[in-house]
Amino acid sequence: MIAGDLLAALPSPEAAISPLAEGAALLRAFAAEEAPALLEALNSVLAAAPFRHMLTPGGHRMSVAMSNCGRLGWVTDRRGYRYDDRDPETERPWPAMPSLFASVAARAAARSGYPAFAPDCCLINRYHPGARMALHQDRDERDFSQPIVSVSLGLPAIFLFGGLTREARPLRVRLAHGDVVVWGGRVRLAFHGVAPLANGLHPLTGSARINLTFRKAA
Ligand code: MD3
Ligand code: FE
Repeated sequence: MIAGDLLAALPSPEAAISPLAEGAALLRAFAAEEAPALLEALNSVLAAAPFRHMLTPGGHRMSVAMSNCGRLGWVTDRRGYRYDDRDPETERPWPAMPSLFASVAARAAARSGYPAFAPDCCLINRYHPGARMALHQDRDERDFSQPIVSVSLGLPAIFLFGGLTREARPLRVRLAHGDVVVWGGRVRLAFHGVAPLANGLHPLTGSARINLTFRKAA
């Protein structure tokens, strides 16, 4: 059972890398030093592809604002979830993935046992206080043997880490500024979500949490 593995291996405060479960690793503060440069590169991406609140297929406006960079972008609207090589707002290709983004993601993956991770998509999620993400699986990608790398910036969040069925009670893991998680192996298809963001102010992001989610979609 995945949740049991996670509990058994919860990070000790001094551990820089801790195995969360088979195939997954939590790299505390891995991107903390690069965070200012990541946020600066992010601003250029957002100038070309601003944050927007997408609609779910059921017609609900997501509380998380999103954008993308890289060859493909994850989008949702009334027609469904999919990857698209163009921003539906501008009908232009998504901004290129900044080289620092690709390098942080590849270094984190390599450290976690995935030496050749070459993401073609970076989904950018912005949470303000109250924003949340309901439990879901990431299954719009072609090859589930490819990991997902997530970089947390700004305000902390409680990440909900569930099992392989929706019924399993999720564990709560606090993700803070600079934390990087590599999700592969058995947990690649685990249900997961984010609890409503608490109020706060972060020196680099103000009242926001930013999550960069790197995937190889095609
Ligand atoms: C665990 N985003 O965009 S990233 C998403 O913090 C998403 O914004 C969350 O879930 C966020 O789809 C979490 C961490 C993450 C991503 C993919 C996973 C955790 C995962 C896939 C399997 C298990
Ligand atoms: Fe997800």
